Amino acid sequence: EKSRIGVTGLAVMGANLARNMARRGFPVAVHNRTTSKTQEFMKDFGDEGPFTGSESLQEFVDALETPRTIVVMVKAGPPVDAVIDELAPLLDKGDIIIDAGNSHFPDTDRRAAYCQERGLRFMGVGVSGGEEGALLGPSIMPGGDPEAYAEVEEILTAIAAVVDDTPCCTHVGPGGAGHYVKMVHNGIEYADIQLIAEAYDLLTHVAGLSAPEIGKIFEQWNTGDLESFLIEITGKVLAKTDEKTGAPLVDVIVDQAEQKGTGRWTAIDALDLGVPLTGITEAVFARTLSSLRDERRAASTTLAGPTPGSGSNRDDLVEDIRQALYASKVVAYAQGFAQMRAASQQNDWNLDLGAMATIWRGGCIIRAQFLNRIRDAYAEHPDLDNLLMVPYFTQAVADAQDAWRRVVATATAQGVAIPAFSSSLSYYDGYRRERGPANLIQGLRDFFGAHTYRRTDSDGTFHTRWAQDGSEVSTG
Ligand code: NBP
Repeated sequence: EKSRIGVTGLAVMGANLARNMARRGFPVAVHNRTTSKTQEFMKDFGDEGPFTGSESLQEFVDALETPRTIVVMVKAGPPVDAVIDELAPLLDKGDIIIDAGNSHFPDTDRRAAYCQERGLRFMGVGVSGGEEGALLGPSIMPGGDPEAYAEVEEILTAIAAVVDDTPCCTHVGPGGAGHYVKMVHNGIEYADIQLIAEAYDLLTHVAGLSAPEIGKIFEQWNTGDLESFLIEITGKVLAKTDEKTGAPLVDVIVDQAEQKGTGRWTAIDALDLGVPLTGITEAVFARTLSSLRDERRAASTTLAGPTPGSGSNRDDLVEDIRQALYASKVVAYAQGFAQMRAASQQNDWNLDLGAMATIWRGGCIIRAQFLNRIRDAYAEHPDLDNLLMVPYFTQAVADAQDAWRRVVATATAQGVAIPAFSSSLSYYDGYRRERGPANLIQGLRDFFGAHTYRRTDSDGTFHTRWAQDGSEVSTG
């Protein structure tokens, strides 16, 4: 009997996706470039479900029902192209290749065109949830040909996480739309994590609390508005004692954050689109700054900081930080969703932003109660420019803003870096200003570069002859 679907690439993600599919009863053919990995997989998991292990790509392709559906779960980048190149000659017209790795969306557009030229159908599918998600139910963001999606929908929705009877999987849009949305998801994850790290830093250095004490605070926070996977695991990570030293584990972990690139892609794309995406971008820069460990060490004994002030009431401070975290998180999501909206308009993707919030409620790393609110916001206002403008979030930020401002002021006075907290607040203050200071920027640009400006009281563009007689001329 032939297999319904194939998975090539049996590192942790591919292996777990294949096991997830088999558990739901779909016969799965499995393959890996290094054959010993396939053998190991069959030895360890072969009796979990209907698997066929294949040692060559030809064997793998022959094991599949036609039209074939093949999930490629290899390292993002050139390996995906290598696998497509090897597979294409072995496949028939109409076969579907699904790239379920973290590919960069322009690559997905390129690969979709390449496959189309060869009569193959290609889907770029974002999968979030790490190894556990892949095994037990990830959030799935499929992009590409809707007809191809219709053929694999049964499998993808069956293996996805489920929240309130709704699978965390929906067709996102054509071409690279699925990988785009996965990219922004990861960017938002960067912002969420950075905000948590800043809260931890303040609780440590301003409130003077220990890691296990802060862990308890996060556990508490996870019962309110902030309830989410990341807040929950922060409590667990902070509570963990190092087996070797007996100290809190976080206290012996090196303070250099690594990154695989999806946050950087999100920030670069925001710059290209012209969307202010300060929360995610600051989060990427904060990781980059953390990696300058030797420079920071030298600077720590050279560059002056403020004289430590007297702390405020600790309980008040903890509550202020909670509110600042929430308000900053609202801004980070507002920015990420505004970015998806801009990309959707630019690429004619017709993204349903409420549906994106819906499929992120389970399985993925940023799963949170909060996403229900975002789903509701788009249900009521599908054309919303900015999430801050729906009454629920307008009010949430209004309620939190005093605390948020106190936290930013305290952190600044005490010399604790809070790039995501403070840039989110600056974004908020910039966004809610009817008239900002860019009039002066335009005046300066006109002075040094004759770049012209527009006037508030008449149409057209103008230039002042700064270096001549100072008179104004109309330029168009
Ligand atoms: P890796 O990203 O570590 O990739 C390892 C797999 O790629 C192995 O199966 C390896 O085969 C295969 N491979 C490579 Br490398 N070069 C190849 C080539 N030229 N031809 C064929 N196969 C090749 O695996 P992963 O951590 O399971 O992640 C898979 C994808 O899922 C990535 O895109 C990742 O970003 C994404 N993702 C990962 C997570 C996570 O939590 N890890 C979460 C969400 C998404 P070999 O055994 O022969 O070397």
